[in-house]
Amino acid sequence: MNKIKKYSYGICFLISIAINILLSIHLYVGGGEKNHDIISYKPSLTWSLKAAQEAEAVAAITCSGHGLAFLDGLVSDGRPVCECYSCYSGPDCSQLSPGCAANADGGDPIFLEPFWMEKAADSALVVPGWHRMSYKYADDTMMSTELESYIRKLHSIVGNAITEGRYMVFGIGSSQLLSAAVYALSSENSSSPSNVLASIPFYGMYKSQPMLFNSENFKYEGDTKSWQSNNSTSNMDVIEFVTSPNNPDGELKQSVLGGKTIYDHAYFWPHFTPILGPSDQDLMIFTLSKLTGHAGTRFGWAIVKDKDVYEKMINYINIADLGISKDTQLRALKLLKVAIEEDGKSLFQFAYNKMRDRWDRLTSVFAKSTRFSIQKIHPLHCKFFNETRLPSPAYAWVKCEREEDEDCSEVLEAGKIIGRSGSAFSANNRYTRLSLIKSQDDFELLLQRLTELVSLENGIMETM
Ligand SMILES: Cc1ncc(COP(=O)(O)O)c(C=O)c1O
Ligand SMILES: *[C@@H]1O[C@H](CO)[C@@H](O)[C@H](O)[C@H]1NC(C)=O
Ligand SMILES: *[C@@H]1O[C@H](CO)[C@@H](O)[C@H](O)[C@H]1NC(C)=O
Ligand SMILES: *[C@@H]1O[C@H](CO)[C@@H](O)[C@H](O)[C@H]1NC(C)=O
Ligand SMILES: CC(=O)N[C@H]1CO[C@H](CO)[C@@H](O)[C@@H]1O
Repeated sequence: MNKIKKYSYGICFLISIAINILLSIHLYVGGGEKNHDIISYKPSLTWSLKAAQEAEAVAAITCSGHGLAFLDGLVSDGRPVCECYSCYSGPDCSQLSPGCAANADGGDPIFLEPFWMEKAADSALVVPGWHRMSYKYADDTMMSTELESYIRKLHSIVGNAITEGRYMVFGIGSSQLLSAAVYALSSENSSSPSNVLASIPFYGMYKSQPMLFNSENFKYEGDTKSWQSNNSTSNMDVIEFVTSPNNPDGELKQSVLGGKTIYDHAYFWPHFTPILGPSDQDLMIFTLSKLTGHAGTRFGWAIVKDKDVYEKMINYINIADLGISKDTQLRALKLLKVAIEEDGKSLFQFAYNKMRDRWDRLTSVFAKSTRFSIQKIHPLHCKFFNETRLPSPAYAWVKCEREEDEDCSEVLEAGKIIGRSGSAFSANNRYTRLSLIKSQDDFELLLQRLTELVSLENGIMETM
């Protein structure tokens, strides 16, 4: 018996050597083509041709550089129509409406659109009609293992988060994960609900979600500072949102209360801030929206230390939505493959340069003003670029300095600039947020309107 075993081991060993030799010969003699590239053994295309032609035909529709046509957009005379950026109109988006207000509200990350046009071939997808019709993957989960491993790879390249030994949860954007996290961290005792807090100025969703859900287990309790001063002695159950970098002001925030925390790292990418080192928090949330700019794809992920918290979050996602879209995960995977090309240098260099350029130009406009100011930014050492760099936040947090300019949004609106009022961030209306991540057209118009507003201010001062 033993002898037979030994012989069969020996035979297996020999066969395996023979296979290895054959494969190596194939590899070296097979020569020219790289063997890892399955695509290089091209079968002739059949059913995907029509879709590819359709996709390229709609992409070829010209909208004067001031808009785009989409396959799922409105159709006129059998042809998809141009969807124009704000202030442009006409069938080919060539007409700029004079006196149009610059819209700097919202957080649409269209600044990355040109990057994806450059990467058209690498980022396009073909989705067959029978692609993943099941609720689940083959391993019985709702999450793509391949996508998860790409996310871990991305974090290790960028150096912005520790993922080793951590759990991961996918969500419909990071928005869904924000509420999943609150649910998972909250008290299970409704007679002492958890207190949900954030530091002013903060992203409005931290307040609007708990208020909408109106749970017995958690309550929105407002600002950390006033909470601290009113509850200094009691050691209460708190869930603190820490946004780093912060929306709206770009600050790299840290926990104030030292209780349970949800670190919202939506903007923790080299586009917006020097990467000082990897975040090592218990619960960190990221989103594709501000990383690759695909807000419409609705994909976010949480990195979670604690198993119990992780399981509760998964439970939330599964009961609320039976998991997240498989189409979304396919798209996210394709995009992340491009994001990690050249060790991330391609995407992050593009994104940083674009934001840097916008900040340089914005700063020089505000430097001429005494009526308006923006947040101060200071250089820090970025471990990703291995260089000391200025942050280039996604938003300008504008303050109206004149005593009488109590409603800053109103003042800006009179100058044909639309921003988001301080009150949307539980802050004073003397502040307004201006988005710097929209399309180039939006940014150019914003800069033009700001320049006009500031020169008016100087003009008046000169005549006085
Ligand atoms: C700080 C912050 N967190 C989360 C989100 C939500 O993004 P999404 O649901 O697209 O991931 C945003 C969107 O602007 C944000 O600014
Ligand atoms: C729930 O909270 C109340 C009030 O803080 C406390 O008296 C009670 O013992 C708690 N119940 C449990 C099961 O922890
Ligand atoms: C909390 O304290 C602040 C002062 O620090 C006070 O203005 C506010 O009214 C207090 N809020 C409550 C609900 O007691
Ligand atoms: C970072 O930059 C410094 C100075 O330019 C250089 O000496 C160092 O080798 C660089 N480190 C890495 C990891 O590239
Ligand atoms: C127990 C207690 O004093 N809780 C208070 C903490 O502070 C907030 C306001 O900041 C109050 O609403 C709570 O009642």
